[in-house]
Amino acid sequence: FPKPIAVAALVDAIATFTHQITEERYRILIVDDAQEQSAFSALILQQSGMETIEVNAPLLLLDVLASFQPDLILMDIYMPGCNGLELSQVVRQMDTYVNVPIVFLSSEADLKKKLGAMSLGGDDFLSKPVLPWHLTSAITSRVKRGRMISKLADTDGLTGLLNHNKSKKRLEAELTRAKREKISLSIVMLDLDFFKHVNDTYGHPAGDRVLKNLANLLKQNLRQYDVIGRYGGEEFLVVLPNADALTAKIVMDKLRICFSEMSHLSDEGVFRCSFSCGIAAFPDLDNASDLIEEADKALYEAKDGGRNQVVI
Ligand code: GH3
Ligand code: MG
Ligand code: MG
Ligand code: MG
Repeated sequence: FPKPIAVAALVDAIATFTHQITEERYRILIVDDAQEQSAFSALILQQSGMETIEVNAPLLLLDVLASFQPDLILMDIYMPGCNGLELSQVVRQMDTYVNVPIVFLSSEADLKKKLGAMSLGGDDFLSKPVLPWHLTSAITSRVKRGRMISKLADTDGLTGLLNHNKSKKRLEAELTRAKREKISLSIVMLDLDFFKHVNDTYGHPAGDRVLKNLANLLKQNLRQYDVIGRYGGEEFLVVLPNADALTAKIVMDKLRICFSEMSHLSDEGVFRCSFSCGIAAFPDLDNASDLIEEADKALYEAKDGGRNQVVI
């Protein structure tokens, strides 16, 4: 078996950190026309370590949603000029926010109206005045489950990597960040070589094992803030922020050699396998679809040139 390689250390020596990944605090968006009420809720939630933002003019909600990306919305019902129930329906109609839990916080006492609120997209209903521990625990459990559901929805079941949609979204986000921070960014399209042959010769379960082994190799050797996604069946997308094309090639060549020397298990005995990569970089290209198209072209060249190679 090949020795583990320290690609992460190599890249970190070349690039400087621009941001850190930490376990993110819960982000709660509080919508209430009464400033004292929203400030009270905010204080309670902040004391349990959550990050909050208050919206007292309901119509500003949609602007704040996009910039704050909340884990949960705590929503008042009776507000002048805008009803919390209608507002929650609007939020629910937006693809990005279908999974964001909405908890109503209102003085409404009528049970029928409370149930009505739930059927309109609310996940829970708390009555004012609310006890601090009740507010905190209701929100914590909703956010925990919400985060778990989003994670499942974003993850590829076989490899545990990001799935196609999520990796594309992360590419967009990292590209936006790279532009703002004026740093480079490389993307890698990776495709296993002769994988149909692997399946035909060693069986589909062995093929699956190869996919998992590759995913683990990538996870263990790339940096925490690199994006690794299973883009298609046996095709992977890697996004390397703060790495130019040449750096990305050095990194991927190390991984390529390491992978090609790896043994995979099958009923027919152990076997080896390789991959090819195409690389494209920002600022040479400055939008996601051009980057993907260019990396795909380079990947095609790598295949054409004999496979088991990385092409810029
Ligand atoms: P090339 O070197 O040109 O990429 O050849 P290839 O055989 O890898 O390419 P091709 O696109 O012809 O075949 C891809 C194969 O990948 C076919 C498909 O059965 C296999 N595949 C896709 N997804 C999975 C999966 O989840 N598990 C397994 N075991 N195989 C998969
Ligand atoms: Mg009100
Ligand atoms: Mg292939
Ligand atoms: Mg393919």
